[in-house]
Formats: sequence, C-alpha cells, structure tokens
Amino acid sequence: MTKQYNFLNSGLDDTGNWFQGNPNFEKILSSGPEHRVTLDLKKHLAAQASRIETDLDRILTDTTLAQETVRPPRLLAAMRHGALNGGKRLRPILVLECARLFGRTDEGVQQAACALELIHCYSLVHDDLPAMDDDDLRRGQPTVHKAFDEATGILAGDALLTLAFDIIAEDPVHSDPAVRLRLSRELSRAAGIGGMAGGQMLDLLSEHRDRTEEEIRQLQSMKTGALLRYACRSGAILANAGEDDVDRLTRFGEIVGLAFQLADDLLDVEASAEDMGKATGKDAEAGKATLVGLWGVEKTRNELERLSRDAEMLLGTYGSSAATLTAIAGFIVNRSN
Ligand code: GRG
Repeated sequence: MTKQYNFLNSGLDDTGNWFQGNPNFEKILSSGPEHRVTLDLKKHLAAQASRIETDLDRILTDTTLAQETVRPPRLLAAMRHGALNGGKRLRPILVLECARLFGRTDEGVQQAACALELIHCYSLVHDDLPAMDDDDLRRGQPTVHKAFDEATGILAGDALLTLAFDIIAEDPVHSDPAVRLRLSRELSRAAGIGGMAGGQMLDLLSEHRDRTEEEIRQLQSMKTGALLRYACRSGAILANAGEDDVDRLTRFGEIVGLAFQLADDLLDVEASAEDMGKATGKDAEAGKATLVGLWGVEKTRNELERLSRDAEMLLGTYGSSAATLTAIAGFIVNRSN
C-alpha cells in the first residue's frame, strides 16, 4: 500500500485538490485567461503524481531482475523509505507534461520520469546524511539514515541512483536505442560531476565564503537546476520533438530551475519547518551563499515574477496546449513548501 503523497501542505487532499486553500495559486487562477486552469487540471496533476507513486512502488519490489542475486530486505526498505514518502514529484511531472506537449503520453514516458525521480530521491537521501546537510527530517518523516542507519542510507542512495539507469535503458522508454542512449548520457551528465553532484561540491566549498552572483548562479544551476533542466529537455526528446523545440524546452527548464531555487531559498528564510516538512534556516546557519542573501527578499520576489513572465512568453509558442506547463511554472514560483 503506497502512502498518500502530499503535493502541498496547504492543498492536496484525497480527491487530489492540491491547489485548494493556496492563496498564491488562487491568484494565478484569477490572473487572466491564459492562467485560467480548471478543476480538471488539479485532478490531472494529482493523478500524474499518483501514477508516479504507483510506478515507483512497482519498481521498488523484492522481485529480482535478470543478473541480480537477491534484493536485501533492509536495503529495499530503506530505498522505499527514501522514494515513497510523499514528494511533490515535480521533476517527473515536468517530464510527463513536456512529452505531452509534443503528443507522447504512454507508459514509456512514465518510466523515464520515474528514472529521474529515483535520482532526485537518491540526492535527497545523501544530502540529508551527517557528512552533508545532517538533517533529521525529510518530507515530514525521519530521514533515511535516522530511520535506518548511516551506512544503509549511503547504500540506499547508491542503489536508487544505479536503478535509475537500469530503468531509463529499458525498451519501453523509446523504440530507438539511440534515443535511449542519448537520454541515459544526458541523465548522467545532469546528475554527475558537471551537474548536480558537482554543484553540491561547489555548494559545500562555498560555506562561510563570499561568492559572486555569477558563482552562486553557476553552482545553483548545477545543484538544483540540472535535474529540472533535464526533466523538461528529456520530455521533448522522448516525444521526438524537433531540435528547436528541445532547445526551447531546455530554456524553459533553466528558468524553472532558477525559479525553483530562488523560491527554495526564500522558503528557507521565511517558512516554518512544519510547512516544509524539513528544517529551515539551514542556509544562514551553514553560512551558505544564496542569491536571496545577496539580493534581499524584495529583489528576489521581483526576479521570480520576471522569471514567471519569461516562462509564460517562452511557452506562448504552443498556445493553450502549454496551459498546464505554464501553471506548473506559476506553482513553482509561488510554492509554499
Ligand atoms: C547529494 C549529490 C548530492 C546532491 C544533493 C538535492 C540536493 C543536491 C541538495 C538538497 C538541498 C536542497 C534543499 C536543495 C534545494 C532544492 C531541492 C532539491 C529541494 C528539494 O526538492 P523538492 O522540493 O522535494 O522537489 P520533494 O520532497 O517534493 O521531492
């Protein structure tokens, strides 16, 4: 039995009404015809998150695959704790929505989306470890190393990461093996030394040191931005979009990545641990260089508004077909957890 995901503390209920009660989203809803998303959209996005949760539940079983020996129950339980614990599923939803924009909606896209979410979950499990952020709470629950132990947390992250590359290589992801190879390589680059892991290294090195705006932008585009960029780009690739469209969706992913990080930094300053399901105020405590620290809250909010408009303009090319994606960008800018 999978746990009910919690898309927004202020919103998702059993019927999937995840915008309910969020004043920021109500503002988006009423701000103009281009943002006039319907109840159907709420249900649609909740259904996407639910499908991801169900697929992850299916992927993380004790059934061994060819060439595997056994799946140790304790390691599997730790992986499930790290992956099936109520994430917003933003990255896989972006994969699904970007692929949908170009007409692809089948199970193979779903599988590619799950591969990305496994990598995101691994990064959270490792980020929470004592050697990194040393957090006790994630998504409102004990972190994996707290619920199990440190060694198991490290192994659970390792196994989630490697499983992602198994999943993305499978036939249903794309009929053309060359496309699967491209996705696998791009996923590796988004997650690895020149992407998320490299960004995490730069972030650790930036603690208690002054950093220029350029340096902060670079490390954040790697640490947080790379997976979000890949999410949007891979959706277009999965759906055989032309290279111009892949480039446009890549740019959209970059905007979303920066907006996500700015919103996260603001929440770290302003939100409560209860709202976030994790400790807040961590950046200042660790002496981390952030754009909010450099700019202050007001300039950051203005920048978020600008990014939201940029995202909307970029997607304007696709007319109403991009309404869901535009709304997701709005949600990321205005999110409350
Ligand atoms: C350990 C290689 C390695 C990388 C860690 C994920 C990460 C890189 C750092 C986490 C620190 C942090 C809070 C970054 C801000 C952006 C972020 C990844 C927030 C969590 O993502 P959400 O809000 O989480 O999408 P959910 O729980 O909804 O999946």
